[in-house]
Formats: sequence, C-alpha cells, structure tokens
Amino acid sequence: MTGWAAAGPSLALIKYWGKRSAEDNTPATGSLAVTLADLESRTEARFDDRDSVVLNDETQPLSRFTPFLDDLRRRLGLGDQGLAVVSTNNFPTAAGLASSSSGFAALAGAVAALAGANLSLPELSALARLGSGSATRPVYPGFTVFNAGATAAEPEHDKDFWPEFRVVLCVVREGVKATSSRAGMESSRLTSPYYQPWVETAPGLLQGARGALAARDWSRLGPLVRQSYLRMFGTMFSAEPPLIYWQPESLALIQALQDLRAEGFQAWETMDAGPQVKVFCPADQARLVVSELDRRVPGLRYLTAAPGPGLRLGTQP
Ligand code: 2P0
Repeated sequence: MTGWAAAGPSLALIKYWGKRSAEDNTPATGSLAVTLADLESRTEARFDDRDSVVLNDETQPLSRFTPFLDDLRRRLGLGDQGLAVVSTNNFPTAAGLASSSSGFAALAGAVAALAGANLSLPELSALARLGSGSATRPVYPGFTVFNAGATAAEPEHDKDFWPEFRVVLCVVREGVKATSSRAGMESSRLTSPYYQPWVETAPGLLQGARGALAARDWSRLGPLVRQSYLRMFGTMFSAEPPLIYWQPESLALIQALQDLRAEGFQAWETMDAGPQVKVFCPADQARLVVSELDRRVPGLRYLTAAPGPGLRLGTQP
C-alpha cells in the first residue's frame, strides 16, 4: 500500500523569520499566508527496509529528513519501519518558491495516510511543523495564519474569499539557494542587531494585515506586506556574515513595481529566502503586470496563481 498527499506552496504576505523554540520548531513571528493553486508537491510513501527520499527523480541526502521521519514514526506509532518517499514538485525547488512548505506538508500527509491515522487538520498542521514551520500553513486552503509560538496554523479565509486575488511569481533564478531558511533565520537571530526590533514589531504588521485582508483592501494590505518582507531582509542584510539572496533582477523588479504603483497598479511584491519576486495583485491587472514587468526587466519566467486548496491525501494499493 502507498500513502499519498498533495499540497500547494504557502506564500507569506506577513513573514515567519526566526524561531521562538528551535527544539519545538515554533516561530518567533506570526505569519499570514496564502496557499497557492496549481503549483504542488505530490508525495508518495510506502514501507521499506530502510529510509529513502527521492525528490524530482534525485535521491536526497537523508540528513534533512531523518529527524522528521523519526518524529513521524514516533507520533504515528510506526515503530522502526523504514519509509520510502518519492516526491515531485511541478515548480522550481528550493529556490525561494516555498517548496519546503508544500514538500513537508505533503510528506506529513503521505505518511499519515500510510499509517492509517485519521488526523484532523490541526493535527496534520502540527505534524507538518516538525518538518518545516511554513509547512503548517498549506494544510489549509486559501488564507492561513501561523501565530508566534503556536504549534499549528489556523485557517483564516477560504480560497474563494477574495476571488480577484492573484499572485504573479517572477522566476529570477532557477536552482537551489545557497543558504537554507533554517540556517538563515538562525544567523539573523544570533548576529543581527535588528532581529529583536523585527520580532517586537511583527505583531503590529500581522494584526494590521489581517484587518486589511478581511476588508479586501489592497491599499492597506500592500504597504504592510512590503514592510514585512523588507524588515525581514533588514535582519538578513545586517547579519554577520550578511545574507544577500537578492540578484540584480530582484531589485530591478522591485523598482519596476514601484513605478507601476505610481502609474495606478495595485501590485505589491514580496520575497522569501531566495531571489524570486512574488507580486500580489487583482486578477484583472495580472496579465498587464506580467507584460509590463517583462518589458521593463526582460528574460524572466512568470507564473500566475490563485488561492488554492489545502492538503489532499489518501491511499492506493
Ligand atoms: C515564510 N519563510 O513565512 C518565511 C519567509 C522564508 C521567508 O517560512 O526552519 O523553511 O523549516 O521552519 O519553514 C521558510 O522557513 O523554515 C519560511 P523551517 P521554513 O514563508
């Protein structure tokens, strides 16, 4: 028998960056995110003599997975059975398109299905957290919140809450990033003088953004989204050694979007632990945003996504 699960990436409007407890993998800052449609990690798990993880046809080193697989075995009562995991992403992996969120959510779901565990969504979210903090969120469809210090994310609004909401993903570089989020946020915490102010001011951004999202108000939401990612990067730029995920095209896109907003667009960017730029905008502006960005910063690949479903899982013979 095989357990399977599929999850979309969770893209944060308000960012999780830093841990309250590394041992429990709980966040220092609360995040507000959207689960994306069409992009997905799809994972299958079956029992085997020993553990193995194959991602996009490549066998992975087990070091990043063994602690999580051990946690899953312990919590799901699987003894010491080996797990053979095969996963595919239909979008660029580990380049700041939030593949650890969808990947670890799908892995938790696939092993829970294989174990025959009938878990609630909060239980699945808490299980996914043991793999990756951001993986708590895409268990739910649409918009989700993962509060500071929490052990699971919560649903905020369903995927149809704001039908005009779109995300344009601007793929600046494909390929694996140099520093993982986990290492990067720990380095920010330990070395940046701006880390404490980041954590202290994060609740105000989250509260404001929840209100602006509830009101579907671009002009209130956009500036809060911008403050969240730029304050997060403030802790990275000021770390020792500095953490600079940006590429020249990333900054060119940020400047082009500033110009587009001055021209009347509601197109607000965010970035994660990688060079990609992601733009939140109304559906009726998305096509024009892509063509204007392509004209001003040529040569990049663009994907457009709407809010999507939460975790899907099951078993097959
Ligand atoms: C987020 N990121 O809120 C933020 C913004 C990256 C930048 O959540 O250590 O891979 O596995 O819990 O979940 C990436 O952090 O870190 C992340 P771990 P994770 O989407």
